[in-house]
Amino acid sequence: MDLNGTEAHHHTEAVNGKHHSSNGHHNGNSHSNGKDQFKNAYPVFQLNEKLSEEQKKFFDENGFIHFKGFISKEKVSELLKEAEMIQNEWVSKGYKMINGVPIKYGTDVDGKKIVQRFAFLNKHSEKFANLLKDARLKGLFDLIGAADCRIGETEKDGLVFNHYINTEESNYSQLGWHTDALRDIFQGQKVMPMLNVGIHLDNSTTDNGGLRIIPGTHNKGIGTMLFKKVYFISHKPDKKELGLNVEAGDLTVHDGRLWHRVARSPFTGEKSRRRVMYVPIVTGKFIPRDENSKPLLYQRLISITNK
Ligand SMILES: O=C(O)CCC(=O)C(=O)O
Ligand SMILES: [Fe+2]
Repeated sequence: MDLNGTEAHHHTEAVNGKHHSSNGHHNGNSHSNGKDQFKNAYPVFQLNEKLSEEQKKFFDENGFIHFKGFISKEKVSELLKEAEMIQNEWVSKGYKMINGVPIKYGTDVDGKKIVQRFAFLNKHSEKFANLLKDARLKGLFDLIGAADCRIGETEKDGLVFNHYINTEESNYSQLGWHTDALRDIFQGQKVMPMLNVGIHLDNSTTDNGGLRIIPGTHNKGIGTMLFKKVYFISHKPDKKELGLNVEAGDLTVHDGRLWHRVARSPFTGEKSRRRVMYVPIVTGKFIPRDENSKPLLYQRLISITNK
């Protein structure tokens, strides 16, 4: 499927125009609700406990999938408040790392010191831990299909919270091209199937930076995975990249081998704020991290690049 072409766009219009609710589609692109800015050139879905064949097929072909309204706006506000509380604690205690993952600090528009990249947030709050217990997340295991799929509560970086803002003092406004699976290689492991599940906490439209993916780059082999771009250094738009228009509360999933980046907002200050959490779904060898874990070179790379 050419998701960038006008043809795909028309095709998607047709798909969304059917207004069917039985097959797990969500009519998030409706013209009647004034949400045109969140329209996408690909079908969006509703996440239930069991994935449909159509959803699995879309993911297999494209390496990503987008579900509308995974959590309510009220839940989003509650989680933002909770994260702010944890942030204030981490700032006041001066934590540098959580389970060996460097914490990225920066400065907000009002001069306040903030956390711009949290790791293992689920280990610091019941609210975040409970979010990962949502039965619909287990439904996503079908996208991998292995018997040992699990939510990475104590593996990789656990539940990550990214807080991007574009100001002079901000330390995190973009993230260069990468795949999330590279870390397996840094860890001396075979690349294992992995999903990265994003829970979006701000509205984010493509004219305001945000997530850019290259559909279909998840199954092109190890050469593509290693060498398609210069990891974390390259920020150049790709002619095949696709930006996602998401609303706070939406959930996206991308394959660990899919190439993606986060584009810097062309705006500065409040308008550029973007907060999104990620939790991995993993398979294979269980490699938990705890307070004695040392940072991987991979984690240092994320932390030192991408201002
Ligand atoms: O902010 C995003 O949407 C993507 C973040 C990301 O790619 C990462 O943390 O590995
Ligand atoms: Fe990533």
